[in-house]
Amino acid sequence: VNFNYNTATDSRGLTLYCFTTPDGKESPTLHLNPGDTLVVNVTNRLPVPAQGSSMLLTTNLSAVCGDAYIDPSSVNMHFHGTNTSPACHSDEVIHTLINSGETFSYTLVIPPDEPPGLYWYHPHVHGLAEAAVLGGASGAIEVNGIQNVVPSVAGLPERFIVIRDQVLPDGSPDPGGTVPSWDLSVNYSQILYPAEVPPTVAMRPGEKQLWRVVNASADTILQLQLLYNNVLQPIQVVALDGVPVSSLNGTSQAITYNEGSLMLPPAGRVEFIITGPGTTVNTALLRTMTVNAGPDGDNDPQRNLLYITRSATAPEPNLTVPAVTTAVTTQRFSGLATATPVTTRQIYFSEDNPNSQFFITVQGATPTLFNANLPPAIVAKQGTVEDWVISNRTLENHEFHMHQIHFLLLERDGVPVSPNQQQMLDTIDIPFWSGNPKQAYHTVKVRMDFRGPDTGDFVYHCHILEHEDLGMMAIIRVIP
Ligand SMILES: [Cu+2]
Repeated sequence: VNFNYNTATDSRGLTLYCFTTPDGKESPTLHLNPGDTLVVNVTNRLPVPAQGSSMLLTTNLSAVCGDAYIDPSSVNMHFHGTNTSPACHSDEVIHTLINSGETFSYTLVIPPDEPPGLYWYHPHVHGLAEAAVLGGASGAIEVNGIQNVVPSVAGLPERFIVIRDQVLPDGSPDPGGTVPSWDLSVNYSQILYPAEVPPTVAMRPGEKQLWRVVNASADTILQLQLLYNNVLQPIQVVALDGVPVSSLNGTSQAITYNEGSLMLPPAGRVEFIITGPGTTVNTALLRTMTVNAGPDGDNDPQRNLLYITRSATAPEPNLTVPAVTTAVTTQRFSGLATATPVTTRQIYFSEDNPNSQFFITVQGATPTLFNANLPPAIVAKQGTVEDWVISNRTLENHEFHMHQIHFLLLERDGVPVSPNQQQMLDTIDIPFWSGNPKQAYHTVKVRMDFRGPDTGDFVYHCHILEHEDLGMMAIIRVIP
């Protein structure tokens, strides 16, 4: 696929960014098979930045990937959630820079055992990521074959739903109450404060569809609910963060479960079976509930995301999940729950809030703002698994994201999670600290799987991209 990276200013003065194809598709969904090689040629069509705005990214010239200098036009691509190589020209984000006028080629090898499900792509230049993603430069990636692990979705019409956030225009009231920190959009259909009119989708009465939802927000935490006649409907979860749920049970078959309300952090994905409104339903909608992100956090109020209307002649989605084809024989991450970790690491989020400094630190080390010259904060060995306990010492939520591998959620606040919550994820919310010294920090315990083929340097960070841009990221090195 050939992508141009473009910018524009909309009628309200907001700066937009987009990956477009030569025939004009905006951030199209990419459909890949396990084992495929994806070649993406990215040409940066942003205007040449002002002279004097560029600086050398790193003093380690052997690490240069693409351009050596970072400037306001710099972009790169992260293939979020894919279990792919962190090498240059693959899913490398620490040093990869594509500047105005330059073309750079990615060759991403999707492993044959990549879990079938929903992934996404977005720019990941440290310091510029939030603006690019708020501007809209993100798209979905499907790794085909979910029906082979979740046979109940075979033959279902499917919809890809990309939820993004964006800046409110100048002159908007300060966030608080019903005023959001960010506006939302669904498949680029804007839900603008204060009217916040969501788009509408029609379904045939009682029809089942597979909805594949990515929270491609830079900063906004979602809490999804489905309501018919103001009554919560079960969301039948089939996959989280690209991995069919509870599928690492030896049978390679997922065990779906129902949620009434589902938190989807920035970068999170949920795939679920929706049963369309029946003939007695007058109002049907997908919404996000208010998320309390803490006293220092953004304001993420309740908003309707999608109205669902019922029509016997509703047009079907363009895509249908294929019939079951091949039995899955090898699964990434199998045996992780019973593997013995070689170490348990303690990691924490902290802030110097008045100075807008954000940190992620291994306990005992000195909090350090991210830069591309940093040595790895963690060195792990290929072939091992490790347990990480991640805590939040701040007055706002953070969203821990691991590049290159997924992790298994084991515990929250020291207590084992329920079997339904014990899933493979690549991004997880850790709630804010109350500020009361008598109350403990919230924690999660996750199991990292370094048994895969990928070695080298990559990152972990908070996926509220404002925090990542302001320093809340660090490097891990996996050595052979
Ligand atoms: Cu954060």
